[in-house]
Amino acid sequence: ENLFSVRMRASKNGAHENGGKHISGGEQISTYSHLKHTVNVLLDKALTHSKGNPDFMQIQLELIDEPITKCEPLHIETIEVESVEEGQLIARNLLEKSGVPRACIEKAYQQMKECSGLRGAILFDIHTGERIDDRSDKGVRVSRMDWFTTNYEKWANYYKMPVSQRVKEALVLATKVNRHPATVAELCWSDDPEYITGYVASKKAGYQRITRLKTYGDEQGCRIFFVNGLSDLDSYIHYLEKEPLIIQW
Ligand code: PML
Repeated sequence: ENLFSVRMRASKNGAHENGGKHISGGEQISTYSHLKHTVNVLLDKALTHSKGNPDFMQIQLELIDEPITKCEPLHIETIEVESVEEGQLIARNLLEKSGVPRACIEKAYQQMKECSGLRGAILFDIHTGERIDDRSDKGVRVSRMDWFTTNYEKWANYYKMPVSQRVKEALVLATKVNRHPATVAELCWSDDPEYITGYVASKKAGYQRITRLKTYGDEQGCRIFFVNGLSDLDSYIHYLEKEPLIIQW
């Protein structure tokens, strides 16, 4: 059966490329017969975002004509913390245990302050501690991945996780990113001011949710991929943006 990649992006004060503020983005893979439902889910996501009402939105669909990889999700755990400081300390330790040198972690945190309002992810080389993607304020947007609802819900019940579109999307993304041999680890928290749980993910650590990585009201999100031994930046970005992946548990 034909599968389609369906993507949504929404912003305020015009399109992103005209300086608009990022409100929401989303991505699903859908069969033809399910397209109406899929578009509705993405539309709903954009219209109910706590960063405000968008005045620009695009929903785009594309037939996937490459073979689709299937794989299991990363192992998931949740670490409850009392404060942002404790959460951030744990995040740094997990990154270090995953193989990111301390100096690189510190450099990434410094650079992060200059990267507010980014839609996608930034790529960091663990040896130089320098940002290596060439996407300036746009970042790299991981795409063409999904996890079908019934299979996801079975997994969520088994692990006693809340059934949440947000957790599902983040785990799918982290699984895709960290599956690549050049990825050492990922650090992420939401730009949604009402959502403060973030995570560190890596092959070694799995998907480690940390319940506080920022304070309520903070609109600054973060998504960093730490990479090692990347011989070809373009093919890495091609993997993230174009190669289709479906999670199956
Ligand atoms: C996002 O919504 O932008 C990222 C969410 C990351 C954390 C999801 C989770 O609770 O595991």
